[in-house]
Formats: sequence, structure tokens, C-alpha cells
Amino acid sequence: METIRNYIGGKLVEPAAGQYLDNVNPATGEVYGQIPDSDATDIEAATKAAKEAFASWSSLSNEERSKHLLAVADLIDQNHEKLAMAESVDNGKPLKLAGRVDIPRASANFRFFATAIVHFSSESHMMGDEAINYTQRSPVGVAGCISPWNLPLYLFTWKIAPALAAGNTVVAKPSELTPMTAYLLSALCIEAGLPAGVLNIVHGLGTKAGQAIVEHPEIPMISFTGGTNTGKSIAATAAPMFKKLSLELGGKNPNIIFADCDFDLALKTSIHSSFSNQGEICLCGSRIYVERPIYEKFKEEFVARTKALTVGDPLEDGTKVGALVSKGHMEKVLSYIDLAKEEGGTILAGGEQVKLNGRCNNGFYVAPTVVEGLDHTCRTNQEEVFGPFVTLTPFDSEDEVIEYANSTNYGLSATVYTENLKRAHTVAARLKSGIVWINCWLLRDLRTPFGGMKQSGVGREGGLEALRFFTEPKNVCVKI
Ligand code: TXE
Repeated sequence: METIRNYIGGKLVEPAAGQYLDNVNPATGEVYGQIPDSDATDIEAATKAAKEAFASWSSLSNEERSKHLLAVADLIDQNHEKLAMAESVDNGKPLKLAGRVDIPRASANFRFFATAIVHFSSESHMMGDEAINYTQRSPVGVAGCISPWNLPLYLFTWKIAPALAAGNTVVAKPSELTPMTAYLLSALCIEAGLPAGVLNIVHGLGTKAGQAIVEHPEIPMISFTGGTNTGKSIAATAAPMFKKLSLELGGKNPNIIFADCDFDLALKTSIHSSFSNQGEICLCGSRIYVERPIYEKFKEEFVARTKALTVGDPLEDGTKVGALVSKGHMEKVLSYIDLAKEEGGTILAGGEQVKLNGRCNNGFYVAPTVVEGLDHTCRTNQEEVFGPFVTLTPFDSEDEVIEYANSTNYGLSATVYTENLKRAHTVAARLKSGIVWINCWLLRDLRTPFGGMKQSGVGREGGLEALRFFTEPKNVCVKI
């Protein structure tokens, strides 16, 4: 049994009230550790430590801060196998996926912002020969970073690294469902010699420890990734306090396949964009629209490939689909499968819980599910399921599919397959999504703006957008 501790003021400490929550391994359904059930007292201690560290951290040169962050990145790489195993056990995702994607991306996040900050510059605006304006960009203070369970260390570092690079200190809370890699990161930060109080990691429930971060008057900025309803509640608390807010929320992303596409590419990539990480990625394409001339062929081959995906023990090499993150989440996904049937959908693949033998007998597994015959306006085509669940729908024209694609409250990402260059650009322009992938999915350049429209979020992360969010601009106008 591993007991996780908070990381406050450079030390690993017990929660003030001494209360703990169970940490469950979703692959087996067994409790395998304890995590602090932190409260406002712990957040207060973390904020105090972060405030005390701010003066010295923010006055380091960009190069010095960069060196600290690169040291953390190196240690993440050196501990790759341990971190990948921890991520897989905590989240239920295949070990291979954690090793190939989650952990390399976590060190890449640190490296990217460690180097970005030494190239970061601010603007100047000349007013003829009358005056010059220049923009100072200063760190804001203590940043509150709250992250979800689907890509635990990957999304945790995506927030922490730019916040620290820009000179802020941080109070961060990972999801209570997947705290382990953030805990291991705190030990690596100590080993890397990160100054005490610069990064503080407090574990616990969203409604308790998370809410205390959002409410804290001395945390002037909140960067959050998670569900849209949680985002609403965070905004309701933070907006009247005039906090800077970055919200990266849910998605119900369309995957649009035109008849003139590269069929094999569209098929192969759609399998990934539907079921990678058990469909628990906010960028997964869960509504698949296929142009009618290739609909039947696509359906047949997509369903066959879906049925061939191995649902299994995340630690086994051949596993393609691991466990869902929790029993509660598995029940939510299964309830959407029931809803799809009630709404008149036909289950073409999956549609049920999977019971594995041996050590995974009590784990949380759902078969990759494909449904057809649902109207684009029904709940299963409008609400985020966040599991291995996709719908298939034929379309006849570009206008029709754009209407389907844009019909939800979400607007995070969209995927389009076509070999027609003109169509690719016009469709991309008409989609109400923060990110559009043409003939690819999840191809990420960390410099690009990342985030969604409508109820998928507020603001953008990534590259300069993140460094701008984590700094406060001040214009200075000098008369010549
Ligand atoms: O996320 P929550 P949940 C979606 C997905 C999923 C749903 C709910 O549809 O089914 O959200 O997932 C913290 N104040 N996504 O319940 O609750 C919480 O502790 C402050 C999409 O796990 O949003 C955790 O650290 N913090 C998504 C984080 O918020 C609060 C990824 C996210 O948890 C809080 C995950 C509060 N009041 C889920 N309540 C994506 N876009 O990638 C909770 N938290």
C-alpha cells in the first residue's frame, strides 16, 4: 500500500487533518494506496509557501529558471519506466500507451516551456517619432493549476511548466482518481533541487481541495482542465473575484470522412481517434460522419477493426483498450449505451461491459462500441460520453455535414478526411472548433493555440498563448 503525501514548501507532508482517501487500481478494482484528503488548511499552507517563494523565483533570470525546469525534464526521462507503470496502474490505460505518449509528453512539456521562455519577448509600438510604447510582461503571482484524470502527468505538466517558466509559483491539484505520477513528480522536483515552495502539489477532492484553490484570494489565476460542468462552477466562483481564467473543457468532436478521402488512412486513423486511451481524450472523434458513397464499405471495415481490438489487462503487451478510470465512469459510459438503444440506435460492435479473467476480474472494462441509426440531435450525439463509444452517420453534402458537426454546445476539435485541397480549407473555415485536423489526428505542435470554442472552454493553452496567460502585460508609453 503506497501512501501519497502532499508536496508543500519543498517537503513531502501529511494532510493537516490526517484524513486519506482510497486510491483504486481500475484494472483490478482493488484499493492499492491512500491519498491525502486535503482541505482548505493544506491549500492555505501551500499558498503561503508559494507566496514566500515568489519573490526569489520571479527574480531569477529566464535562463536560470530554464535550467531548473530542464533538470526536472531530465529526471522524468530517467524515470520513464517507473512513471509509465505508475500511470498505467493509476489510470487503467495500456502500459505501452503510457510509455509511448504520456511520459515522453510530460518531459517534452517541461523542455518546451523551459526553452520557450528564453525566446519569449514582448511587443513595442512606435507612434511615429512622437512616442514609443513597450509592453512589460511580468509573472502574476501564485497560479492555481487543476488537472483531470485522463492524461494525468501529461496535462498536469502542460499547465505547471508554462506557469513556472513565466516566473509564477504554483499550487497544483491533480485529479483524486490519478494522483500517483504527480506525487512521483514532487519527489523528482526535490531531487532536481527545485527551490522550496516554487511548486506545491496538494492532493484531494475537487469539491474540497480544488474549490479551496479556486476560492483563495491570494491565487489570482486558475488554469483548469476537466468537465464542462466543473468549469462552469469554477468560473462562477472565480469570475466575481476577477481571476484570470483558462478553461479547457469537454468535447463532442466530429470526424468527417468524405468519399474522396484516402480510405485506408481515414479508417486506420479513425480507429485511433475513436478508441485511444479508451476514448478518454477530450480530442477523440466520437461522432463519425461518412459520405454516403463509401458509408457501407467504411462501416463494414470500421466495425471489423473495432471488434478486433483487444480489451485486456493494461500491463499486457497486446492490449489495445485498457480499463476505464473508475467504476462510476464505467457506469456513466454504460448508461449512454443504454440511452443509445432507447433513442433507437443499433449497436454494431461492443455495447457491453467486458469481464476479464484472473487478476482483472473486477476491473472496469467496456467493449469498444459503435452505434448507428441515431439522429444528430439526440442526446447520445450531443453529450460527451468520454469512453470507447462512437456513432456512425451517413451524409450527402458538405452543407449537411457542417450542420451536423456544428450542432453541439461543444467546439473543441474536428477531423476531416479528403484529398480535395479546396474542400479541406473551406470545411476547416466553416467548422466551429478550436482545432481542425485534416487527414490526421492528434498531431501536435506545442507552439500552436490549443483549446475550444463554445462550451469547450475559455482561452487557449500552448506556446505563446500559455506564456501570455501566465504573465500580466503592462504598457509603458514614453514621449520622445
Ligand atoms: O472531471 P472533473 P470528472 C469530462 C468527461 C468526464 C467529466 C467528468 O466528460 O466524464 O468531465 O469527469 C477537480 N473546484 N472530462 O468528474 O470533476 C477534480 O478534482 C475545483 C473532460 O473526473 O471536471 C479534478 O482535479 N476543482 C476532460 C479536475 O477538477 C474541482 C478531462 C477535473 O475533474 C472541482 C476529464 C471544483 N468544484 C473529464 N470539482 C477533458 N476536457 O480533458 C472537481 N474539481
